Amino acid sequence: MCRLPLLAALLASAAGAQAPSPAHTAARPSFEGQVVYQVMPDRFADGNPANNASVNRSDPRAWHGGDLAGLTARLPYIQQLGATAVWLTPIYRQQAASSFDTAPYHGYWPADFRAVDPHFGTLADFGTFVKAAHGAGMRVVLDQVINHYGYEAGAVKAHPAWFNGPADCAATKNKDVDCPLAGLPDLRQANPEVRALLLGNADFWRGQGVDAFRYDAIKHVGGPFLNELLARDRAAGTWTLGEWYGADTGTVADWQRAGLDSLFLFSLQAAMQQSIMDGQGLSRVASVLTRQGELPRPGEVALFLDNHDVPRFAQGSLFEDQGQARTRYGLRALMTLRGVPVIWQGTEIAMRGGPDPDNRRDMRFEHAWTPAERQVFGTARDAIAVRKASRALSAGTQTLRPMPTRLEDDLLLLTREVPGERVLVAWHNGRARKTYSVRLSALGLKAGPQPVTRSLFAGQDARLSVSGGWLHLSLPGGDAAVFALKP
Ligand SMILES: [Ca+2]
Ligand SMILES: [Ca+2]
Repeated sequence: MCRLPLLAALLASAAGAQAPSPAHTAARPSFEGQVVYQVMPDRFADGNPANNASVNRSDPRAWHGGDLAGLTARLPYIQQLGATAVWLTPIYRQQAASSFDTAPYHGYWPADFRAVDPHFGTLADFGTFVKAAHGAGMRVVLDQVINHYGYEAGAVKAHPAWFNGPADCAATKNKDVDCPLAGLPDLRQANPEVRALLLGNADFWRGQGVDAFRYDAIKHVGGPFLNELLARDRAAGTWTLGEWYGADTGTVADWQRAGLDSLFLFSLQAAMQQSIMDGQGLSRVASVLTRQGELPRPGEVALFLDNHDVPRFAQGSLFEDQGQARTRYGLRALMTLRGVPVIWQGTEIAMRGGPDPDNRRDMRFEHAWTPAERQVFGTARDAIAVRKASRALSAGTQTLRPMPTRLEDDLLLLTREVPGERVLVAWHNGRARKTYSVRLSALGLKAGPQPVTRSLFAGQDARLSVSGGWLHLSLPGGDAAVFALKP
């Protein structure tokens, strides 16, 4: 969603919409083992200056000229990073006008759900992108808006019956669902024409070769309609990722049971921001991870450091070098967890930026990077490669190990495991290098003697050994490491 600061109060509603009733079907698509790269096409790469109408790169609220041709040309970059899937924020034809002095560059103010906005190119350009991505062995995740049209969309005047009006909003008990989000024209999914339109939109984009949908603002869409939409997606083999802004483990679990394959775990994002970037204790992260058992499908949950709706991860430090160092720590940490990591364009070089639209600065590529940015990218690429090379890291079970209270803010240990492979993950929040010795029994771990073993992450001086029932770890300050653990 595009969240306008002025209207933030509207979004603060704590009342949760009820989840739809459980859906029962057999085979479900999976993204376990994937690494997703999130792109906002207008802010990624400009491959065609001929479609740059009203572009003004000096205005963060204007169109900036990025397009599908640019994204296709930059696929090798995304592949070089190691991502296996690309999520595009919406590419629909947008309302022509600006609203609140903001152009619809972000894609969340649709006017026509089945056309590509000319700023992004043509439907044929999208087809070229999908073909190139599939040819490179990558999956395509497309953002789908199902809650609203843009403020100035023609449908608002042409089809008033499609929208919830002030009377509907006043009368409903479910304000989250039946009242406008940030004032956006709110679709009435119970209307048969609206229902047919939205189900048809999914079929249309599926027909363009899309592998998965990221559904925007599902907190604001009614359960019965979502239930039907998701059942059709699942039957067609389309993976579904829901955005419930602020979702914690309980909310993700409810909606996975209701039929979504995945949701973004916002509670973990907040905890990682506080612990890794802001320097607060790791117990915040542990308290989120300890709830993993509530998830019906823990391998599918979407994990992220930041996205286009929150301030940049690196922005949490006043100092650029510290923001970069802690982003390297965060990227390594992210790649150790069970779930589907999602990297927002630019986080792999620790781009900075405050709230929307500052968090959507234009992507910069290799030729424009500083040496420090190259180092962050190298760390990201290596961490992704290490994850992909390890079955245990990419798709293994995850067990959070109990930590003595005196250590819980500085050290987090977990194991990831598949038959025949086990790794031990160690996040260290202390500022300086430190050696820890912990009894295996206190961690609930069984392991034989093990000589000094180095972290699987490249260029990192982290070491593990096991002797006499004790685990010894020598860890650099502010970093995450992973070790192969013998039985
Ligand atoms: Ca362009
Ligand atoms: Ca709604």
